[in-house]
Amino acid sequence: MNLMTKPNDLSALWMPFTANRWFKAHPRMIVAAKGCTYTAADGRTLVDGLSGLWCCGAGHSRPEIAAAVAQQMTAMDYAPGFQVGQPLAFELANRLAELAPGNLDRVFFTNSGSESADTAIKMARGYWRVKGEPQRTKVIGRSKAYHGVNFGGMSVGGIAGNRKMFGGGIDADHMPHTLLAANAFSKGLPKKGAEKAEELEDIIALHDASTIAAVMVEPFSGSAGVILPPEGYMKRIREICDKYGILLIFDEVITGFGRTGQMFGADALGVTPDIMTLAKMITNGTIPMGAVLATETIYDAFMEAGGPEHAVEFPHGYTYSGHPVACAAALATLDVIKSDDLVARAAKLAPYFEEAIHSLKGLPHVEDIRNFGLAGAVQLEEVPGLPGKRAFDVFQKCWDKGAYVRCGGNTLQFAPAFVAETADVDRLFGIVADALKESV
Ligand code: PXG
Repeated sequence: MNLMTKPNDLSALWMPFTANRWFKAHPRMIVAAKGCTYTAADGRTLVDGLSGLWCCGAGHSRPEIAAAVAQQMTAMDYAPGFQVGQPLAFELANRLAELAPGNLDRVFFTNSGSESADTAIKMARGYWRVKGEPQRTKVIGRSKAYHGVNFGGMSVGGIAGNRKMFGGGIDADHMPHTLLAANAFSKGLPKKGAEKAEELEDIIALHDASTIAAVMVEPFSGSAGVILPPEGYMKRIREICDKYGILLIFDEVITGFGRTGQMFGADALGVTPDIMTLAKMITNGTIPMGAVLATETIYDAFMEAGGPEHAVEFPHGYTYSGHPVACAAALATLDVIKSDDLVARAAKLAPYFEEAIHSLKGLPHVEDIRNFGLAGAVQLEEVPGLPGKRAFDVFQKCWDKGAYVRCGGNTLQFAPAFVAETADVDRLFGIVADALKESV
């Protein structure tokens, strides 16, 4: 290794989900983060319009979380999680089980949303095997869904660009998404389209329920540009799953811990899944961590079929499952969520955010605006033949003007921190409006 590597040498790093060639020609470098703002390498302050990548709702660089992490690093940096335990993982599991809706009382730790998605899929498939129905392997997802990048989540996910390069995945099929032109510029949950849930019946008829392990959905699709479930849609999905004995998995990697104005998307929609995946905000983005919550019934099925007592009932787990430092960060995050009443704060700011994002209606190329809780997206007309180009250009303009926003496909996405003030929201959408006015 050349120890003289200059900090401005950008060649070695292969960046994730990044236009590497553009970035290396036009670097956008962040060097510090506090509250709702980032500091760029050129010294400018940028308003953070996406809580990092949907993960820092409590605001950046919280001293309470930093202190808990520092303390844990020197008390016990690592402990194995296979056949050996450490108290923080048990404490955190209990705290999550208490917070979660319904009977989601059994908690398995991972290190990311992608690992949570694949763990949930393996749990569902394993469940049917231990129940004596091993042919139930198929997972039904939705078009435009995002469940991370590992093979299970990629296959159940419905974003063509994330799938086409990588060959065959796991056994999955897809329901249609719920993005309907008839709902353009709806505020909150759209009114039309609950009947889209009936298409699950057609897919079940096609494959036969006896081959289907689970249906997996995001309460709302974040990455695809805040695609919301029409009113009544998710309740109908739950009913259809129950009718055929199919497990329902909610991917709450984005919606968990307050983004909707309720603790979980399940609470906001009034629908409880059998398995729930979490990540991101579980540690306020500070330390990689994810979790999968399952019902006691699912856990008990593995225990009952587990064979002799020394046998491992679920042959799955990661070196860093329940890592003590991640647990310390998560426990401190849950404390902050509680002490700062962050979920209520998100709910209180949501109407202001709604008005602010919808004020962009009528600006050049804006063809839809969607919002729910503190999540929102602006959909732009596609430049013919160049999908994603217009949103990317607006994203770059926002960066130049002092706002970090996210572009994905033809949408711009917004997810302010729950601790944002109305002035932060004004600054964010003021910059976005200026960028849109200049967009060609
Ligand atoms: N499930 C959902 C619903 C997600 O949104 C993942 C799984 C994967 O999580 P990990 O931790 O493996 O990245 C996600 C991730 C965006 C954006 O632009 C969204 C995510 C990640 C990066 C960008 O909306 N979500």
